[in-house]
Amino acid sequence: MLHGCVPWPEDLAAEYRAGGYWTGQPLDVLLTEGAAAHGDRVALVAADGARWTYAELDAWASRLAAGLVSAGLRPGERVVVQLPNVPEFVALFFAFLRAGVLPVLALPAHRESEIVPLCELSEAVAYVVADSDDAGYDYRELARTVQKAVPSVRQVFVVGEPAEFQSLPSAAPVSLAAPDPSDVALFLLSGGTTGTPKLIPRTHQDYLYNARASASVSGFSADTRYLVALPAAHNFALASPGLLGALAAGGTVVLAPDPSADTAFELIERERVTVSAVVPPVALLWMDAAEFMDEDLSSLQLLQVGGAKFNAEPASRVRATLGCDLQQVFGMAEGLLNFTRLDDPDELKITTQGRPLCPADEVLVVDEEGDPVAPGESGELLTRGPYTLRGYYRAEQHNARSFTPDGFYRSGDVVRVLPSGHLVVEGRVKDQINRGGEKIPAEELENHLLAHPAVHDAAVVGMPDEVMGERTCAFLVVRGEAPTLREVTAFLRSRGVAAYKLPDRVEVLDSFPLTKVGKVSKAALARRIAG
Ligand code: OOB
Repeated sequence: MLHGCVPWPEDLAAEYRAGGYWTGQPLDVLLTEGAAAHGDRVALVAADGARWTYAELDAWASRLAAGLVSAGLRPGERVVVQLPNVPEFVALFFAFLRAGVLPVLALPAHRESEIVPLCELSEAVAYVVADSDDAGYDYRELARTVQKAVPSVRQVFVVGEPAEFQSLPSAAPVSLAAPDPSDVALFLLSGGTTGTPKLIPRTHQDYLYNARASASVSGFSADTRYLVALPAAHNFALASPGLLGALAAGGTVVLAPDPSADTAFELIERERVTVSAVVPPVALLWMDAAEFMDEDLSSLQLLQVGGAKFNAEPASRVRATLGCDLQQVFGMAEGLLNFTRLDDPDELKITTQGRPLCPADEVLVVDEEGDPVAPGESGELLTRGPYTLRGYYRAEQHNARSFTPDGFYRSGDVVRVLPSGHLVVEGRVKDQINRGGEKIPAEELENHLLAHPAVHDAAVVGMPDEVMGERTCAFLVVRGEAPTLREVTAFLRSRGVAAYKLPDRVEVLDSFPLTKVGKVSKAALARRIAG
């Protein structure tokens, strides 16, 4: 396995192969098999209506792969990819797999303060961006900053107007060596809890299982028309089952540039979309909008909701408002996926976050001492399995804390397991804010706040919010005059922090409440702001 990654131990690897979860195939078979079996079926539809058959997408990916090779990219090298939901994302994803080059999938919302450390950590040799987004943000400007800051980034490829950079490279297809299916295929970003980004290596065969098995429990078939409403670079929209799952099933992928009801409903009507995946605030938005918008949503059969807790009350209204079934998905880029099953009773679909995807997924619920709780009690979820990482990339010290000695990933989520095996997510022990599915590592934001000249100390906590689940509150102890929320957010923007990480509220205190051992009590701060 790539240096800096932690492989599965041989006994478990043998078990995963014997169980048929690992097939020894490269991830790219999703497309090559589809092109061979039903090349003339539509694989991909862009927002503007442009479409590609499986054969056309396959040929496009091969030309791009040859282009990457002729641009000097070598197997095992890393490239940070930051693209919105454009067709190039899909073609390029397969091109990277074929060329053996490892994409590091950043979110379009990321800015300098996220992209620079990512490029450094991965020693990226290239960076792929779009020219600009709908709001007019120019990613080439960001690319200039990144290239100056990170010398390993030799090349920048731009989808759209390249300015001084290069367009996506394309060349006549060449034959390329097949990658080792047990090695890394791509890197996903962790939601994170610390001050620095964490990269999640996903291997060919683990991610192939992830996509195929997810597609199967979600009932995906050749008739599936999947709307990519969340960023395609996120595990939920990419492979849980996401666009890769839709392709695995021989279905059609429809790309939405944004998840607004205006955009999504128009595409659902136009393309007769059957399924989509959203975070809870988007589900709420769609449910409200369906009441007054005229688009025909009758093709929609299933709405998958995950990324943050979807409460029972709105969950119980999905069928009445949107006319489709609900599937709750509790997943993580690190691996473990839980789904409510399509044939579960309504009670479980509405009140639980599903049960593990794979029979070989091991789930432990432990107390603060790390001892298993009594059945049905709540505690921290630890997990191990055929598609759950064994270690973050190049993060030895962090790994020692994030994994138990026998390789269980400490999810930081507090859950309770029902007799049926379904999980109910009750909270978390990790120092992270989940703002409507977008993850904010508290320590990272606190470090930025501490750089402000008027900030003496900073502690970031979540505050309950009806729509977002939680919003972000920054508690500050200041020297001199306290900065306003506007000043704080302007300061963070100037440091290149992604917009979703900006605090919603600033509270100034004389000092922070402390725990018995003298640490800042975030629990006390959270109680205070909730009140
Ligand atoms: C998904 O992945 P990430 O990596 O952005 O975030 C993972 C974390 C989980 O550890 C948990 O804290 C939270 O997001 N989460 C949920 C949840 N789904 C995720 N919390 C409560 N209820 C849920 N349904 O968010 C993700 C990846 C693949 C599929 C779906 C979601």
